[in-house]
Amino acid sequence: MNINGNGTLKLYFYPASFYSQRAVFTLHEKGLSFDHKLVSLYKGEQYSPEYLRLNPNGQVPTLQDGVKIIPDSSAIIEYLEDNFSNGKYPRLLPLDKSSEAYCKIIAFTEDFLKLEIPVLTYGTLHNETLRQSVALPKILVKKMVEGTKGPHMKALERAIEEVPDAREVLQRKKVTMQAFGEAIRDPARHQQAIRGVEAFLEKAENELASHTGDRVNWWLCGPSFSLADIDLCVLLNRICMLGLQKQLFVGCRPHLGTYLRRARQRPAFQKTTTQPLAIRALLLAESVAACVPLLLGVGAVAAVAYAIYAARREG
Ligand SMILES: N[C@@H](CCC(=O)N[C@@H](CS)C(=O)NCC(=O)O)C(=O)O
Repeated sequence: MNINGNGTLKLYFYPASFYSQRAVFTLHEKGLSFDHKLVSLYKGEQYSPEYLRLNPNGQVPTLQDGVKIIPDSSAIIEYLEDNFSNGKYPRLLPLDKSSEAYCKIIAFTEDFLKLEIPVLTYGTLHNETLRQSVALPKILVKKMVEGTKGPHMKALERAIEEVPDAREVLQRKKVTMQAFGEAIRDPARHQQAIRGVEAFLEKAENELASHTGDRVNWWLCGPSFSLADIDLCVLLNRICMLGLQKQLFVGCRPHLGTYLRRARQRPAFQKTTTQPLAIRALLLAESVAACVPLLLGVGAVAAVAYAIYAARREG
């Protein structure tokens, strides 16, 4: 139990969402138990009036701690660090602001937050060649790409009409979304996002390469696993999901490869990237639902073809 809440943490999230994974990873690293509520971005649930009351931006993640609502992954991480860092829950950012580890973590976090991960992700999904290597079910990739062609914007516009309290924020979001729609179709913007990630990885690679002697077992910024490690793990995991690992670190940045193999042993990494059964069942149901129009379409074509064939035989 902490001072703000009633002892029950609840995370509103989507498992494949990059920023949700930062929050989930932090909760697991701290060994906190929490309830979760899946907000399906592909059904537009982030724009339901109930969810917009919690997070007027219509984005995941959002943390609820009793009566306290915390939207935004960085705010959630800060809240967890402030309220759950004692003997029982590990501290992920040193208290000593003048320490080498603290300064390095803050510098990495600032660089991390400048990365254009949504452009990296959706730019890759929109590229017909790169899309082939994405480690996600094809049907889900198709749904993600199609979502950016209209349905997402329509859901946002409906919410602007139907949820007056969130109208102002969502109107601003609409402008950002329009610019985002253009960016993910522009190969130059995609390249720019990739270059940003490369520069970040190069810094991390150099930092890891400098860990020699009594620092050889260090994590990114010091002897303990920190918030900077959570961000690096989520980023490397995203790169692998997008099939960009050979281009970005495997072979060319060897310390990052070794780092990832070690980080993958952490229970929090595994729990973040391997979803519990209940969530996998929901995602499967969502993918099957996405197939239904396709199955109906194939069924209808087959029925028409059979009718023509049968009519010809009879005639
Ligand atoms: N600054 C926010 C960004 C959150 C964000 O971009 N979430 C994405 C998923 S990774 C989202 O909810 N997208 C759906 C939408 O904007 O409609 C944070 O750190 O939580």
